[in-house]
Amino acid sequence: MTASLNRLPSDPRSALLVIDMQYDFMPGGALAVASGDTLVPLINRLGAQFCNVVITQDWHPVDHISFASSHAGRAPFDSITLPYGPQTLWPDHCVQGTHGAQLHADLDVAHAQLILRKGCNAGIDSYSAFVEADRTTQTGLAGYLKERGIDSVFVVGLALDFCVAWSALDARAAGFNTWIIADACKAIDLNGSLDTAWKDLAAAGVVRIDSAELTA
Ligand code: VGL
Ligand code: ZN
Repeated sequence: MTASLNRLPSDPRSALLVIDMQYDFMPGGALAVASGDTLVPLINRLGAQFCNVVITQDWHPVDHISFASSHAGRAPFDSITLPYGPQTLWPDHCVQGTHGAQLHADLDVAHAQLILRKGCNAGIDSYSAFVEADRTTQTGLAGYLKERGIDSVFVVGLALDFCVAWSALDARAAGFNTWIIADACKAIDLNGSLDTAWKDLAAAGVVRIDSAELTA
């Protein structure tokens, strides 16, 4: 256990936040993250250590503003400016009700109490499980966790440099002790996004650990 780890996974005040382990982020998916599928057994083992588990699902309407297909003349991975700020454009992914939006079938955290869907507003993206990209609209997750007495969040899943990082930064901003279990995440790494994410996370006080440092 590292000196900074003041909450064990099994503590009722700890929660594991499993981000976007959906087919569209797996190899062969619409927005594939390399080796994303290899995380499933590790996340299953970690999940078994926690009494509190929350799973997120990126869950977009067909005409979502983050899709390049919603913007004439734009291609995936272009960046545009929206009223709420810069937005990377993505291939259509995690469309509500499609196979690509489903959680990986081998993800086995049956005791998870909450599956939180995000990115449901057609006009606002949400990498974060806590606050949408307008930086104002709340998903309600902070309130849910706080009302259950949870003060510490451990984040895993996809993608490290987007939804994992934004969720961890917002968890920290909402006052939670926040860790990223680095070997239980994989990154997209677009234009240096992974380096930027680690710098922002460190500056915000999010602690990077490896799964081997966790004991139940
Ligand atoms: C994600 C890009 C777009 C993610 C979701 O889960 O990291 N990335 N939508
Ligand atoms: Zn998305």
